[in-house]
Amino acid sequence: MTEKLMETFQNLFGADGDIRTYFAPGRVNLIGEHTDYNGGHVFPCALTLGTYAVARKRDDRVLRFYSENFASLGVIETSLDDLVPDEKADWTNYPKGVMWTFEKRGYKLPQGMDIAIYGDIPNGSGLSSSASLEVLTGIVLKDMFGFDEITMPEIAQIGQYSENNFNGCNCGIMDQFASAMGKKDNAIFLDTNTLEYEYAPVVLPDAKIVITNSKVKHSLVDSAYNDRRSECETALEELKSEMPIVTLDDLTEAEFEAHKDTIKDPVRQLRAKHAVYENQRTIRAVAALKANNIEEFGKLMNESHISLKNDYEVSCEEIDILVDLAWEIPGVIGSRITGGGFGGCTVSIVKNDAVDTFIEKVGNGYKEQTGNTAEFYVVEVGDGAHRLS
Ligand code: GAF
Repeated sequence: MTEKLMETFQNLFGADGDIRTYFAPGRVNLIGEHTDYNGGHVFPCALTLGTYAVARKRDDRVLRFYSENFASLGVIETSLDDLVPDEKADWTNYPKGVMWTFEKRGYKLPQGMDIAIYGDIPNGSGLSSSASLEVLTGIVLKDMFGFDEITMPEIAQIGQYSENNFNGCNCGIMDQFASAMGKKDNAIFLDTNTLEYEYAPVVLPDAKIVITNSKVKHSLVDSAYNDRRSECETALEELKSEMPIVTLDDLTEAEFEAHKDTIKDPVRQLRAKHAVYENQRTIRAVAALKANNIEEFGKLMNESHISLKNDYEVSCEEIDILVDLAWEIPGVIGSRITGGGFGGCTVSIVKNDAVDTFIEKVGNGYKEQTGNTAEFYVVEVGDGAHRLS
């Protein structure tokens, strides 16, 4: 992978100087969906799929970007003095946003760079290709310019800030954190309120994590996502008038039930309900996994899906078909939508001896019911972002 990208880099930008290579992974979230901007817990893991960079500093302030995934756009040239979003060169807005955030935080970038990118995360699949590109840019800048004081959690925060303020999506910290802090064979149990985290092994002796890509992405994803977030923020303000909470996920289910009528709008009440219950489910799911109770973990994954479908309304017909098909197969421990929603992927835990049947039955059923061809990835859990050479 990096050999081919290195060759492309050298053809485009020349072979001399200190050329370095880097990788940042995508992620799959096992449970804890739409909790990360509500101060709750999440449980994602880094994939071995991700985004690669080959980069070299320049002597001037010019930036030259090239992506193998957007090869038809060719080399896009700009400058550190012109870090503004550009619709025509959409993908470069992610690295540019991270550079802009570095400067805003006082990490002044002394020189421009040439950078070639390639990502193997399927496009629009909801497996965090944007977050991986942000984190990738963060580690390139940290390493190239010697910002040793910047920690990996701060790289994640920089990526999130940049996505919120440069790219216009009000995402939480989960995706960037998973890409920056992932650990081979482990998921990250992260409290998004305090950024305290612990790793929990997720490589199971008798089951696999299987991602199913619906290959559909419905439009208006970003605006629907931002709507959900602002509904939760309004619900929080309403609840705050009655109780001293800082985030929605400070609440237990019982506390929520006792005070829910403070939230005037019934739809908004359901959104807040999801945030509170999903957070508690995530805490319980991780405890179940640690106690080797994988059946309970799977049951909570299924409940998570039902809540995302009915209360949070971020699923869609295609994803529900995939989940319904999965639930029918013996050996499927749990299955749910993963990520922001409105298309993208499901994540399932499947007993080793049921994986082939799962792929066949879910694949065929999905084709019959939607006409679409699903893709399956039996997950390897990888490390967070790092320099390769
Ligand atoms: C997207 C966002 F980027 C995350 O921050 C998170 O909110 C997720 O949707 C839903 O859990 O991936």
